[in-house]
Amino acid sequence: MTGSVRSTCAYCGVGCGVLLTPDGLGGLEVKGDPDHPANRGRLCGKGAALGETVGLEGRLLSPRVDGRDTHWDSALNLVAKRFSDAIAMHGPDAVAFYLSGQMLTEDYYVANKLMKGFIGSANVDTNSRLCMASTVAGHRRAFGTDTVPGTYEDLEEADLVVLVGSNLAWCHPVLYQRLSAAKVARPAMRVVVIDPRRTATCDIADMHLPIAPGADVALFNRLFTAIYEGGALDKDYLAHTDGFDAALRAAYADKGDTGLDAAAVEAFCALWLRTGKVVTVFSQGVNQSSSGTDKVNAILNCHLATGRIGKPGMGPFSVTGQPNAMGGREVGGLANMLACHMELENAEHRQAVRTFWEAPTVPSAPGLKATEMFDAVERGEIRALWIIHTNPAVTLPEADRVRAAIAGCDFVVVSDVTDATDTARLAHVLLPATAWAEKDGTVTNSDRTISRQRAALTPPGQARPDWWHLAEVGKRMGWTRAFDYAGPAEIFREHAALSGIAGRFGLDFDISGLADLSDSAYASMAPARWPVTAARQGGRFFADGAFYTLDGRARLVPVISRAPAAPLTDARPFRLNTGRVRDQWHTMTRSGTSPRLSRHLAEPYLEIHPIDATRLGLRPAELAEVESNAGRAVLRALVTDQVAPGQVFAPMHWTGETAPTGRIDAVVASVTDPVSGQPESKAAAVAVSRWPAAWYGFAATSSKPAPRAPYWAAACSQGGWRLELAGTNTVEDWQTEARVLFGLPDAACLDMSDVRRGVHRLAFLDGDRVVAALFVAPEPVAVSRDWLAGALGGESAGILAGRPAGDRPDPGPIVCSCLNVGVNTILSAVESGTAMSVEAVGAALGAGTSCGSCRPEIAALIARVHAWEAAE
Ligand SMILES: Nc1nc2c(c(=O)[nH]1)N[C@H]1C(S)=C(S)[C@@H](COP(=O)(O)OP(=O)(O)OC[C@H]3O[C@@H](n4cnc5c(=O)[nH]c(N)nc54)[C@H](O)[C@@H]3O)O[C@H]1N2
Ligand SMILES: Nc1nc2c(c(=O)[nH]1)N[C@H]1C(S)=C(S)[C@@H](COP(=O)(O)OP(=O)(O)OC[C@H]3O[C@@H](n4cnc5c(=O)[nH]c(N)nc54)[C@H](O)[C@@H]3O)O[C@H]1N2
Ligand code: SF4
Ligand SMILES: [Mo]
Repeated sequence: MTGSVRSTCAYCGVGCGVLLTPDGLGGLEVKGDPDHPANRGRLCGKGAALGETVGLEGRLLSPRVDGRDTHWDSALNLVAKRFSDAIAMHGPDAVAFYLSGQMLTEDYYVANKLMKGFIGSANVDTNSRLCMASTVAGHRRAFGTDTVPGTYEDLEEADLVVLVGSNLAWCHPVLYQRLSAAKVARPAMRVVVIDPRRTATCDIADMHLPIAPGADVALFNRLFTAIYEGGALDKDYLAHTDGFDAALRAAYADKGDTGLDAAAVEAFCALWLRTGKVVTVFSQGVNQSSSGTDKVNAILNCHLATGRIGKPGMGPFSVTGQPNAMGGREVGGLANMLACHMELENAEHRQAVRTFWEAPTVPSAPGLKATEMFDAVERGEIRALWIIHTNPAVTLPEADRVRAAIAGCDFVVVSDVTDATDTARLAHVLLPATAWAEKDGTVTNSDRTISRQRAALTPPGQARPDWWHLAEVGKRMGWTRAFDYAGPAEIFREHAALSGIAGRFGLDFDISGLADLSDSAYASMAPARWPVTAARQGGRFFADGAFYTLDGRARLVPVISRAPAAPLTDARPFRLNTGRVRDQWHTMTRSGTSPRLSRHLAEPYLEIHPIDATRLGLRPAELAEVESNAGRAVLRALVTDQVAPGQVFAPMHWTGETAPTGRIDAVVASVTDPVSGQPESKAAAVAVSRWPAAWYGFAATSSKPAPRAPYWAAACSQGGWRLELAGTNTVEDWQTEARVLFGLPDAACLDMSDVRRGVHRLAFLDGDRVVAALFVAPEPVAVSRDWLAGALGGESAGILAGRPAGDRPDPGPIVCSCLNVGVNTILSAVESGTAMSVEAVGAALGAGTSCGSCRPEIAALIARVHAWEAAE
């Protein structure tokens, strides 16, 4: 294709290839790359909407010191000086970097080299500690190295795919589409979902096991004993392992309660035993747990004992979350790793890396892991902190405490693409980074495929790539030669050459075959799965029984289940589970700028079971307060039996910028897995109560609102913002309040208020065009939100009805973001019999035919109509 640039999606670890075509006006057309092995042209809703997120609104365009724009030289000199001073006065461990699995490999490599090789501290950790640390630790315990043995094709070739703590349909949508397509092609294939919640992923499941939170070790120990009793052991393969007897004893000793029907557990075990080709996919339901590493090993034990690993259609498969979570592990971004899977504690590895880097020193002990790092910041032990490409004031547990700790730190540098984040607002120095579509480098996806990210747009203002920020500071700290890079190709070659040393130590991560790439070969590099050496490229690991432990044998690890760390009490009787929604990415700084993506779930919410809601006197769409000993949050109640009684679920995406009381990590306690240091983000003990709202409001406005209500949540919409509001005190004069909210002191106002009923409807006009509207009521406001947001800029007639006139149907909340099809439109097509299947809905309405991410929701709507009909 001419004029288009091949790159990789900015979001999840599936690592889809994209074709970017600039429109010459700063915009970008985004298509799936038909030649990329991860997606073969497919994209999910987030990938397809990437073009909507490249605008310059909200971008940080210049370095900023103490709130004032400045030039690069002065900002970089200041950073170098403050880091050097802190090190001179308090030693190298008084400084720290907090990084991200979204940085490119080249950025990451430079950061790790600067901290571990030159500053001489291992205080460099990453948000992968909140994400993949338990998998890394589990892999290393079992295999001797952090290796994902399989490939994406294994999910398609398996006869049984078990998804443990993974909402693949929403979080790895294109991989989910590949799995669904494989199941359609081969209906005998079975899918099992192990998740306390019924998620969209259950749509293709033959079996859903709603496991008790945290009980995965108990379930996989039960499977392990069943494997033994059922004669499914692979004795030849076991000869390549150690620890079977101890693991079996532990499995029998485990009396943990899975919370599941005995019959369902037996059926699951029987299915696993009789199906040779099994892939077990696992994700945050496994990792983000105080027993996360043990959960990983409980799964690996079953695959090792049966020899079902590293062969087509077989193996444990950890799906990575961030686009370069895998690359970060490769460069040694974690505080307890060195580089290229080499180990800090290993003197030979240290010496080799030091010689290669020509570095003054390499620390021998691990640095501070994420939560420990921010504890040290809180105690004042970290004097200078550099945060790159992550938003810890929102996403670390006990986020309010973390935010206060950062605010209290002597010197904080933040590299970001925007200044409008909870973390960036606390920085002394803000460094403007080039964004996804403006930068060059590589990322590694979940199945070890290294892909190029390529710039398609010119960096705006003074934005520069993250590697450049780091290298410039390294040079200014006195290490000119070590950080004198011409560009990412040179950094990549150095990284690839270092991996050759790892390879000579017999380690898995060896891409030395790419160490001599010329600049132009790097420019045109095609996706490649590691390892890449003269002898080998890609493929699977461990079918041959050769592992990376000292004796070359794998370890089965004895594990016994433990309940989540925080006990449930009468005061805090609910388990708080947290996670993701389909169309938003983490703290929404990028996905939140797409009106299309913002329509799906526009407000922070709490899923709660109808029995619990009734008991608490909490009606649908009222506000719920969630509280723990760490903090509190206020969220919209979404009453649903998708969560079990006694459990609640909240998404992680909302921030001080979008919904200040929706920051769910304010409530999550900072307890970590003892081996990996990964926080337990999915099992806090909380109290839930009805938030005593005196009024509820909804607003749509074409300019940015300035809310001051105790509860608010804002989302962007086509041509403006939409806003949910609520308060506990009565407001005397709504028109004045609305003028402040909208920043419209003088605009003409249509006011239809019924003061006695507490119902207010206000519209503000510019000429005869509506520029803002506010609806207030003593109960949750029932207006058509999408219609109102779309009515901005239009004529005022009928606006205060809050919904379309009778002759125009209300599409309802949007289900298919790509084609803008609402829930009511789909329901009426199904109810009228026009469309009775997902395919038929697609044919009739287009819904679900573009990226396909909403197909599980369409299926659920169809099932709902069938259930109503059956009940009639
Ligand atoms: N749309 C979207 N996609 C994303 C992201 C995003 O922000 N938005 N982020 C990316 C990132 S960085 C990551 S790490 C991945 C995460 O991808 P996933 O891990 O699939 O996502 P989560 O929603 O965090 O959690 C998965 C499931 O774990 C379940 N769970 C909770 N506790 C337990 C338990 O004790 N046992 C079991 N078996 N399950 C449990 C939850 O109910 C939840 O459905 O997603 C990636 N993809
Ligand atoms: N309760 C709870 N908490 C969780 C989780 C959970 O499931 N539940 N999940 C955890 C997991 S798995 C993860 S991965 C984390 C994710 O959490 P974070 O990494 O903290 O969240 P992001 O919003 O991805 O932050 C990325 C930041 O980088 C900025 N940025 C974007 N592009 C660039 C760039 O090119 N350069 C630079 N320098 N900056 C850029 C963005 O504007 C944004 O501020 O959250 C964790 N926290
Ligand atoms: S599945 Fe979606 S978000 Fe993930 S890489 Fe592919 S297009 Fe991007
Ligand atoms: Mo993650």
